[in-house]
Amino acid sequence: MAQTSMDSLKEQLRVYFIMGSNNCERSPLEVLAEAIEGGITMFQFREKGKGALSKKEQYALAKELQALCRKHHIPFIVNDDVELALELDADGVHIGQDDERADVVRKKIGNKILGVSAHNLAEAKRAIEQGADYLGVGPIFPTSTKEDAKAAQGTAVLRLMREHGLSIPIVGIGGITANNAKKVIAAGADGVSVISAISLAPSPKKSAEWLARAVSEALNE
Ligand code: TZP
Ligand code: MG
Repeated sequence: MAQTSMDSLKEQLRVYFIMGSNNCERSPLEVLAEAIEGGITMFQFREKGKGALSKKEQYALAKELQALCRKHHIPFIVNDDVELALELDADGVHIGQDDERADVVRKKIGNKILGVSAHNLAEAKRAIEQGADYLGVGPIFPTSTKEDAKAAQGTAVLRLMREHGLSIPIVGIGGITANNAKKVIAAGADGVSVISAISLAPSPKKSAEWLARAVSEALNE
């Protein structure tokens, strides 16, 4: 990826909100609208786990959320489902280590954004070789949002990736809140990705604002 697009992707990853209907206690559309007002910079539609919607309902919800993102120029990324991403003409796809290989997905999506979850240096290097545009690294802190999450590994893994010269855009994930976001950036991440810190917050707007402030302060420190 060219340096300029890498730099702009790093900016878009500063406050990366991830959500599916089962991460919310009220209307996902309302939650996303408030999160956007608060300053999120990227959105991922992740409809999975207990209580996830059927395919048809998923498509309808994704369409609505995407329209809102488009209106506000927020990149709209689809988790796992490459076909859904293509059908919606989403801005990108995020895949995990158990999904299709990144190079196969890259061929299918052309120059759309490709995010890959990586838990260690070897997975990170392989994802880069296979064409990832950014990495999601974690869980950094303990999380109860993802049922099959691996053990939290702290911020050291981010430092290690940067020490090994990885310059790809990276977001930390897992248990991140406005109170610990600075540690994630200080360790080398370009942004933070969160589910519950925004989706379950009494005010998604305030929570997004606090996260955005913490990230921008940490980037300037
Ligand atoms: N991948 C690793 S941890 C996690 C995912 C999808 C869940 C993050 O959710 P939360 O609520 O921000 O801890
Ligand atoms: Mg996955």
